[in-house]
Amino acid sequence: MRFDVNCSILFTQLPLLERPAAAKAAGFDAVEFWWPFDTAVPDDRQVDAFIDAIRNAGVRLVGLNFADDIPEGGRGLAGRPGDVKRFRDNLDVAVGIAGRLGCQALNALYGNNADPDLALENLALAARKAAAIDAVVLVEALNAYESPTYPLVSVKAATDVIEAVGRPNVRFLCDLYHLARMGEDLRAALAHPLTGHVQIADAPGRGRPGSGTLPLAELLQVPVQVTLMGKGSIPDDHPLHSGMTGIQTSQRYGNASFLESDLVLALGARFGDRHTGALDVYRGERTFIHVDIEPTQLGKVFEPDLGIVSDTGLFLRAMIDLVKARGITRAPSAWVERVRDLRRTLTRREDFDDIPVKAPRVYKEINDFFDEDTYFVTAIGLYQIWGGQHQKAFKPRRYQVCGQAGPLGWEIPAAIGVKKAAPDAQVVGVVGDYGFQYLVEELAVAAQYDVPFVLVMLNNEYLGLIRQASLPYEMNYQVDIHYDEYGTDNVKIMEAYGCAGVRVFDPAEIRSSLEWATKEAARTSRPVLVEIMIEREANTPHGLSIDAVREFEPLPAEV
Ligand SMILES: Cc1ncc(C[n+]2csc(CCOP(=O)(O)OP(=O)(O)O)c2C)c(N)n1
Ligand SMILES: [Mg+2]
Repeated sequence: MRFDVNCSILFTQLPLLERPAAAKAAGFDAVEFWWPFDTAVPDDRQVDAFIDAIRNAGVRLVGLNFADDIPEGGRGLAGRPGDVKRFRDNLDVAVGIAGRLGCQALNALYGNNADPDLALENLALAARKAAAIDAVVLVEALNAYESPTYPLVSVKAATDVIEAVGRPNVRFLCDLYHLARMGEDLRAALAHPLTGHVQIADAPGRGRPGSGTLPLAELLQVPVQVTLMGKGSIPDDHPLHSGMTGIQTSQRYGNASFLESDLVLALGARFGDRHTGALDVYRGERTFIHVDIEPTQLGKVFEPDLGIVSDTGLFLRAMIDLVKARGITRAPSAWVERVRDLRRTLTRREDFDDIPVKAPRVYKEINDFFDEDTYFVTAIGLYQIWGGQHQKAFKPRRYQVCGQAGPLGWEIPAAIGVKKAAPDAQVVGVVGDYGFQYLVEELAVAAQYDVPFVLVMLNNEYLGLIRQASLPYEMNYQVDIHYDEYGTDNVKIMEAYGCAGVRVFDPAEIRSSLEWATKEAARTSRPVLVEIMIEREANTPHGLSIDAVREFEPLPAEV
């Protein structure tokens, strides 16, 4: 295999010594590591255990950092006056490990605020030691956004240093992630005569696969829809975004533009029944191309005209290369105009002032108040359907839903998980009054471990979705959870867990309550609830087929 895996970035959920075998099991024959020990000079037992782990796994070590200070937030020691001893003491150990394992590339990170003269001296020393085992010393350029005090943030700066060291076994470590962020010409960097090692990670979201853009839609000027699970993968306000198709979580313009389409390129979608509704209407005379990495998905619901088994990212990349190779350029067509027109006209109302609150108004307030970096989590109920219809998302993974018929109560643990994964992010769970209590005890976990987030509850004192689904049977049985004046006091539940909350009746107070909750969550480092009392028996638009979705609220006057 031509690729190795950096086991200091991947497989880090495993203890150090288990990672080489995990890499092997995943199909890699070679691995690399940042400096794997706590100290620059570990004892022999630690070194032997590391070497054994690599040998026993049957992988080769093809890259190793000299002692670095990455775990402490540093960027290497080569040019750091305060670390001369640490750097030099480490040389023999690192070269010794590399020699025993036949590793021929050692990465000497330059160091934040490095002294250039000291760096040259240390790099020359390292190169001399590495030459004894026929290894090269690598010098790497990072990006200035994440490493503002690291002096080498361009190919030129790094290769100038390499030339100044003047030794044949000092080479450039071409990290495509850092160079892409710096706007460098990646092809030129790869072809640079000094390039001796390449590292590949996704830009702009290193460590988060799929965060780059693959602008096939822009190149071909074709409208794009998302499914509920994909909300946010194209910005809501993108000129080519035409919403969502479905019998529940959909927009009127989404269904209308889908119904007028003649070809559907479905990427990683699974044609779930709440998306397609009646299949004859959904399929119509349209041509379907279905791309999915999982072969059994193709033809599972209906046979596409063309099925392609592929990672969708690779598929899009290949399509983009083809479009470019053929020199295809396109301006927005009449079809794009038509879809935009539908989007402008076939909307739903959100500007209700009613008390009790009408649900669409809640989502309008959510859209207006929270910014596009907010992470939302939501589970199942009418509130999920209203969310799918009205909530906007602008970036991938910002709208996380557990699936259309998934587990009630998912929001609190999901919010904890998202907040732990993205500690600086604003996290919001949108919950129903019934589902909220399914895993309500997890509030204690959030309180105990200081995990702040905002919960927005749409309280209809009902298992609303079940009530609405029972309507055709003329049933309203055991789904009403109202008693006394307003049923369960969810603010008191929050308080019982040492958290705070507020109950809102008037739509005019939603915004200030969201503002208060956001501040209170940050101040207390705990979950905070905004409980909004909504109309008890309101229904969400729904239907059995995408051309017959029934509306329950007045529609905006068509313009
Ligand atoms: C664990 C689990 N049990 C039952 C269901 C079925 N179910 C879906 S929605 C719902 C009612 C949800 O009520 P609420 O949270 O108040 O939301 P609403 O529909 O009123 O907006 C139920 C019982 C489910 N999805 N998951
Ligand atoms: Mg409810």
